[in-house]
Amino acid sequence: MQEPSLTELKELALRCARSAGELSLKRMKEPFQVEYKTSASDLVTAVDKEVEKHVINMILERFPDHGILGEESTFTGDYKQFDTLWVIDPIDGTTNFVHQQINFSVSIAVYYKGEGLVGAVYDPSRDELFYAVKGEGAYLNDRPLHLEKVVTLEEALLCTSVFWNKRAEQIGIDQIVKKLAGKVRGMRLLGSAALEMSYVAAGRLDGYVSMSLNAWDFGAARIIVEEAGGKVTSMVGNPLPFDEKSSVMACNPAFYEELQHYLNLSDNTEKGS
Ligand code: 2AM
Ligand code: CA
Ligand code: CA
Ligand code: CA
Repeated sequence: MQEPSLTELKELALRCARSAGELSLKRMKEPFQVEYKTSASDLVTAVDKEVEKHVINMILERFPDHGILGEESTFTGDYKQFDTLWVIDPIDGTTNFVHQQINFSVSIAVYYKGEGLVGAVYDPSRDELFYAVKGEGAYLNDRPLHLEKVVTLEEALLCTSVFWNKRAEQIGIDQIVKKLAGKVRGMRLLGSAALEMSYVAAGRLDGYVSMSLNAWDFGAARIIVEEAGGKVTSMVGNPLPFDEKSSVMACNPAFYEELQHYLNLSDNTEKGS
């Protein structure tokens, strides 16, 4: 079978992101079931599952030989068997979806043999679609995104998603955040990692840091940040994996090294959650 072109993959990824976002907005206006996944601060709704299934159906209808890695695990095959892998988070920021009804997104990425080809992050409540195709640049709706402004760490607005759990305390994340907060212009916590990283690409935030994210949280946005000219690695400077958890730092390249120095983490914190 002939490999699909980048244009075909991009068109489907963007169509899926918009369609998923519209479905979640529609369902948000009706009553929906909310469950605890692992605790009262880890929610999943019937909408997360329905939207994931909807996206999977759209992908498999067009490309039945592609694999899917989604947060809600509604794809029944073994995703590792496939060269072309779609990495999807149907609702990134489920807590915001339930409580705020804004600040959530759908994240859809396409990888070929582990290489990121297309990333799309859609915020349906603001109708903002962030996307990128490898080698072809990043966009917000139709506006090209370029991180041209040189920002110092002192001038930076940084964002983090911190889980204030035991593990975070053990490895001293509270100390790291405190140290950073004293250095930078400001810190923000928005609650959708995919959106927060996309905001770095758009220059609304200058950097994003997380101790531990899943592949579907950063799979699309890392391509968008890189294509906008940003730097994205794990906190210890490794390339991000495409199908595993990792810590993440995504930022304006001007202060990447200084930020890493400030984070000052050792290797054993790399995959902490
Ligand atoms: P979710 O809403 O898809 O679960 C919240 O600060 C951000 O972190 C969201 O992007 C959220 O994604 C993600 N998140 C929530 N729980 C997480 C966990 N246990 N590990 C990694 N990321 C998590
Ligand atoms: Ca979740
Ligand atoms: Ca997520
Ligand atoms: Ca999710």
